[in-house]
Amino acid sequence: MDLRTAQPQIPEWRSVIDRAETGEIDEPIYNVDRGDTRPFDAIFVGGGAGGRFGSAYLRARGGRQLTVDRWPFLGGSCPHQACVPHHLFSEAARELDLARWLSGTLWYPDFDDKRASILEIVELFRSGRNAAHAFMNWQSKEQLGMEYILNASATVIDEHTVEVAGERFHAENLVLGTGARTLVPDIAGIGLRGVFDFASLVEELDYEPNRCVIIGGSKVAIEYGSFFQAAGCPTTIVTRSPLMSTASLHHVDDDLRRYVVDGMRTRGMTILEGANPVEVVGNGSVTAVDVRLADGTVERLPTDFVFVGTGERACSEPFVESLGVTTDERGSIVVDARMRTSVPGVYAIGDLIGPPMEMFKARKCGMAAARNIMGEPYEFDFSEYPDFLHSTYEVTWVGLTEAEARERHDHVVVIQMPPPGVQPGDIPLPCAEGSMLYAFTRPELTGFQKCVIDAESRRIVGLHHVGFGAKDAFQYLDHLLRRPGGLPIDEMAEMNELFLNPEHFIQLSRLRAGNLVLSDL
Ligand code: COM
Repeated sequence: MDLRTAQPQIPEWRSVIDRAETGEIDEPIYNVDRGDTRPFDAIFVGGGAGGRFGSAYLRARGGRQLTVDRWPFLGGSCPHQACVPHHLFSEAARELDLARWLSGTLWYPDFDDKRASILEIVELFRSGRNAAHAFMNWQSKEQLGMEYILNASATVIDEHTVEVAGERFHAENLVLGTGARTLVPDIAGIGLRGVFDFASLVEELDYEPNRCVIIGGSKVAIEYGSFFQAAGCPTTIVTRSPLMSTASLHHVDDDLRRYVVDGMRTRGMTILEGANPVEVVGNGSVTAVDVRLADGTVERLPTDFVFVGTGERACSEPFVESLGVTTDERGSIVVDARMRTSVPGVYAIGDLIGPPMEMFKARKCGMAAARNIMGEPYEFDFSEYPDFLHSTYEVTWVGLTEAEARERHDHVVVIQMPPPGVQPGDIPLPCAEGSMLYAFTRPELTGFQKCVIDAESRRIVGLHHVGFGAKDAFQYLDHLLRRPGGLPIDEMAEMNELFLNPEHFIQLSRLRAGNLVLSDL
């Protein structure tokens, strides 16, 4: 199917994607300008966030790219199986949580567990996701001028050659961006029906789970587990390391962690730390998980729904075989700060180069590769970044924890809500955007926040927030913190807040900024 000269509008793209997914369209979808005789500067293998943003950037710089994806759409796993459904489920978890706490008060009806269906939300996502895919195909073609081939696998022949449906395409450079997949633990019974990961959940769930066991303690485990629990499916997390303490999450403040994990338990989740799954039990379908607990005893946890949240591994094998690119001990492709692999002319981006497997990194890796390919020496250092996860809250952090700051600086002060020693139930703080209903009904549920300051330089070195509405601000706060001069408390006090805005720390900073010698608040 050649759509180069057609100008499909978004509804038509949606129909093409729908038909490709049912198999009605089983051929490649071409959007390649055959009349353009310029060579390709790069072929992007994989059109996910990294490939799409890299392609757009390279194109914007006047280069010529070709992007190939096996799916009939661009955008990759984010809008199809990963970030977008996760955000939908997390928003549902937050709504469900509020409806439970306020059940039978104000305008809230008595909460009915049976009305909250995991399957229904999964189906809502499944039936709606192609709208976003259609937009990305349209935008990439009509607005960004990209060339691409969809619904077809790319086979890398050598560092300049890619084969798609029997046709060979050549380029100066290759950019590999085929992502990662769940690292499925090697446990007996893991293949039984009723065992899911984030991808198979949205593709295959066809029944309403009654009880859930999550294997692993990753971000995904916390996020999906909080949703399952909020939807009325009693959930147990089985994790070796304490939640939010694994090496894959850096800068997690102890107080923030405690508020999040205690909050999950308060909402009824069972969290078994120091525990290892021994076997997924069942006959065709899962019926239980046997778990070795921290004390060495084995307990059988009955369940009809197992969710694997043990983290992900890069899909690097084809490129090791075809190109011999160097990988690390976890199978991630090794790149330098310019995204160059061990093979000249071959770049790798996104989840394929390992953690953090986050959107900002994928897109900026793509951009970094494109800039270098177009002749601009450009380095991307993602060793520091703002981070977040969802429980029923939005949990956001950037910079140093209080403990890390105390190791590095002699005089650290902390601005914290609720302040140390104050019972969360005694004050409706932090009453930020999105927690006002809690502030007036259940003050202990309004969240937690901490601002860590090096008192000598007066610079803010860490910000930590559990609540709502802070995530957007943290994107900018991260940038301000990493500027050469950093973000002094005095500059924070100069900002113009649009509300109380405790989630942005402005007014709390102003309460202290007048002090020549800073102290805790
Ligand atoms: C995000 C997909 S949903 S992309 O980064 O816009 O390609």
